[in-house]
Amino acid sequence: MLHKLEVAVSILLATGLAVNGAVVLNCARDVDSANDEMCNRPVHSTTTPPIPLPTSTCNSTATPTPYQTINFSNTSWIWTGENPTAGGANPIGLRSFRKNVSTPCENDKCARCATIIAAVDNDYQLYVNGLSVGNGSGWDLAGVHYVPLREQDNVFAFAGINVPPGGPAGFVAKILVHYSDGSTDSIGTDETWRTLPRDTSALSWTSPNFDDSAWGRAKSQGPTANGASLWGAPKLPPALSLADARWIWTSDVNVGDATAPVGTRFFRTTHNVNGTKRAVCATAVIDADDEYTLWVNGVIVGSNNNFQAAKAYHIPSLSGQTNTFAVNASSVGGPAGVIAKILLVFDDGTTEALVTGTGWKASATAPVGFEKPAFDVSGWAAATDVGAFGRSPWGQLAIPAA
Ligand SMILES: *[C@@H]1O[C@H](CO)[C@@H](O)[C@H](O)[C@H]1NC(C)=O
Ligand SMILES: *[C@@H]1O[C@H](CO)[C@@H](O)[C@H](O)[C@H]1NC(C)=O
Ligand SMILES: *[C@@H]1O[C@H](CO)[C@@H](O)[C@H](O)[C@H]1NC(C)=O
Ligand SMILES: *[C@@H]1O[C@H](CO)[C@@H](O)[C@H](O)[C@H]1NC(C)=O
Ligand SMILES: *[C@@H]1O[C@H](CO)[C@@H](O)[C@H](O)[C@H]1NC(C)=O
Ligand SMILES: *[C@@H]1O[C@H](CO)[C@@H](O)[C@H](O)[C@H]1NC(C)=O
Ligand SMILES: *[C@@H]1O[C@H](CO)[C@@H](O)[C@H](O)[C@H]1NC(C)=O
Ligand SMILES: [Ca+2]
Repeated sequence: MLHKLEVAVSILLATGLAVNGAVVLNCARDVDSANDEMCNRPVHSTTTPPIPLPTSTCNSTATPTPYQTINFSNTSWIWTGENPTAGGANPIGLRSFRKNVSTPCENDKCARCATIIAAVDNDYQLYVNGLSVGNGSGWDLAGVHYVPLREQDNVFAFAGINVPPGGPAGFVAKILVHYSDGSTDSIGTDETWRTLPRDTSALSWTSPNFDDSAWGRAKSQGPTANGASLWGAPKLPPALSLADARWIWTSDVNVGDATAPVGTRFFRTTHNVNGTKRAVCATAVIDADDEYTLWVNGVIVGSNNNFQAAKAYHIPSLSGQTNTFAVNASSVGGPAGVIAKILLVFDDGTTEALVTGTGWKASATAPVGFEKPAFDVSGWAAATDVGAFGRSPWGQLAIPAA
């Protein structure tokens, strides 16, 4: 576990001198942005160096589960209270909102990842433990973000930006914390969130070590539920869009009308981490005509046999460096295809989408155990591209909401 104090001490050792317990920085020579505030240099929040996640000490036992949808129940639109009238006009500019969520880490239960939905009048930037993990705009349609967590004590920071001509300003979010044992907690925006009635972009306020104890509390602009606020409840986006995924099958498919011989086919892809980051968790959306089973690293994620409705899954535990996804799918006649998107979340706050396409391997036959990471697919062909998401006969599938 990385303790707050250890981080502070290592920054001081690297860049400053301690004299009688006081820290003296050589600001003329120091170019480390971590000391900008102490050196009275203007800083922007996005220059704060992220605090890396500690190596996991938790014994993860959770297996993949169907996607747990979230919604804006039990949340309020919040802002700074500069205008005491809920939903009233507010100054143009950036305002900061912080929430320190105390998540337990004991036995097999430690925080791993979170799903966050958010909406704003007008723009937001989302930071988790100092990492920039997503941005969004607008109050009609929420954004959804999949983010890595520290095992304990996670700090969520949102910049809300009221853009010209100003007018009303509000921000709403729901955070679903996924623990390593498969349990969840949800946290919504309310008057416990910290804020200041002014622009804080000159402070390193997105850092988890920033002390917000002198900040005030957010003011409710009205509950999100039915018509009780100016904005109401934002619409929920799909868990993941399939727009950039391709329908695939084996080479015996007729691409023109997507028909293929009756039978079971096998598909695989392996993702290797590029660099020093580690994969933490993933969200998957998949559909097949007519039937499929999806595995991650040899463990079943889920199965379905309704091609008109894609399904979403939460994969709470990935291996850090290499992850293998395998699918068997069978056609009982007529068109045949598999389409999927898997969004991997890394410990540095970045994400990467794996989508079905010719980068996947395909085979008409496979031995028992083809889904295991150790199985060698070097003899398999590239999957055949059957066309873009949206093509006939499938069109726009029903995709579960975030
Ligand atoms: C919204 O989520 C809550 C749990 O947070 C759940 O009880 C409720 O049924 C959900 N509402 C809808 C409309 O799905
Ligand atoms: C609503 O949220 C508050 C604090 O965020 C929490 O204490 C309470 O249990 C929640 N109520 C429901 C019904 O989820
Ligand atoms: C995980 O399991 C090991 C061995 O059983 C144990 O020593 C360790 O304390 C466990 N980790 C946590 C966070 O409980
Ligand atoms: C969000 O916006 C900020 C400010 O423009 C930018 O620095 C940051 O990289 C963006 N983050 C993401 C995850 O797109
Ligand atoms: C967050 O809360 C935990 C436990 O309540 C506390 O130990 C920690 O110092 C807090 N962190 C911040 C940045 O306020
Ligand atoms: C790996 O990352 C580097 C730096 O971000 C990038 O230039 C390179 O294209 C990446 N390689 C692959 C295979 O994604
Ligand atoms: C995929 O394999 C599983 C496990 O062997 C099996 O139960 C299932 O019927 C197969 N699904 C298809 C679509 O062939
Ligand atoms: Ca506005």
